[in-house]
Amino acid sequence: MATQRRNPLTGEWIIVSPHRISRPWGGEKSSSTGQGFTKVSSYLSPGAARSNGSVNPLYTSTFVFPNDFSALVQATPGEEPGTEPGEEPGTEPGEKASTCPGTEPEDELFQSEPAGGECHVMCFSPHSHLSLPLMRHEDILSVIREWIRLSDQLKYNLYVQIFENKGAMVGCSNSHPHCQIWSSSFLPYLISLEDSHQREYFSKHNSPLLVKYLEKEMRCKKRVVEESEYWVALVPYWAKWPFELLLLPTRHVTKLRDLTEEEVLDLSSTMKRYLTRYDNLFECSFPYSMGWHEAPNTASDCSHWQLHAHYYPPLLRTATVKKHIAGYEMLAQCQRDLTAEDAAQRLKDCDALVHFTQRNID
Ligand code: H2U
Ligand code: ZN
Repeated sequence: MATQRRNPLTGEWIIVSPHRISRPWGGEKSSSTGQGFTKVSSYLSPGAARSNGSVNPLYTSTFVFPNDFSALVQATPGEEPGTEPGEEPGTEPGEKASTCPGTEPEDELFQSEPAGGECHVMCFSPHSHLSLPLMRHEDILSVIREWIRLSDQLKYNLYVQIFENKGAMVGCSNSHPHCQIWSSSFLPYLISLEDSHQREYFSKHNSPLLVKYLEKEMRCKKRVVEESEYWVALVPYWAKWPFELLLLPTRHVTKLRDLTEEEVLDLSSTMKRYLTRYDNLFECSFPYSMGWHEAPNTASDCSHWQLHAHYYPPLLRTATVKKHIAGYEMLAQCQRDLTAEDAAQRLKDCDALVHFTQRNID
């Protein structure tokens, strides 16, 4: 089964799932910035045979299936974390347990935990060429309703992470528009960080951190890119990626399933607008990794948590020049040149209604 190992220098936990290495790769294969994908893209189309032989139905809307190469798998009773059949925990095949560090369960430098859970893939629509900003409102709405349904259905897991890798540049392995849903029996590392910071703020100020943050941002709006009655998309003050966005509801909501019908409808048109701006910025299908951050499914009170989504796009100056998190940033601390305020202005200057590919179409 999958395990997670702790880095004792930083406290960070890393999921180790070696069985994923054999998944099909149609994404980027070199350091080039090409947007091309190979023909494994067809694995996700209606009626296509996937890499494990299952045949997709002739779906006409969204289509969800269990990931054939799930990084997270439910624990089998009696199984030790990181153990292959016939092996002792923590040993390389053929290595004697007594010589291998990490075989004593109590060793604080070699901590591991099971990484239980399940992974799903959701195709957005039957159309391989339509990314979210090019889809019709009602089809974007189907994707949102499916996010809500899955988050609710998988709530027996401690945390449900919905995310989309868009574009080969961010490691997307397949060009058919899709997202993934990984639900885990543990609280992922970044979620536990956000959880404790929101808890700390709430106990000090008696108001959720991101609710208060939005209230303050709305006083001057210089980082606000898209605004509707129910949603705001802004470049956060602390943004790391050049054109990073934070999407927030205008009222306090902890989970996707608590959104009202008006909020859901409005989300589909708001999303279409800021995603059209993204594509128009460099006149390309703007790559990003995005994900929803809902409150964890803990028994304890989650009033401190505000529902939000992060968009992390890697592009810096043009459709081919990306920001690399490397060097000082990889070893010491992140740095940015373009200010969050300038990035917001540049996105605001882009057309939110007409996609660059449809400019001259009557
Ligand atoms: P990414 O493009 O974000 O890598 O997601 C594609 C996922 O689809 C990936 O996790 C899964 C991969 O394991 N997949 C299948 O489950 N079956 C297939 O036949 C192709 C890809
Ligand atoms: Zn977050």
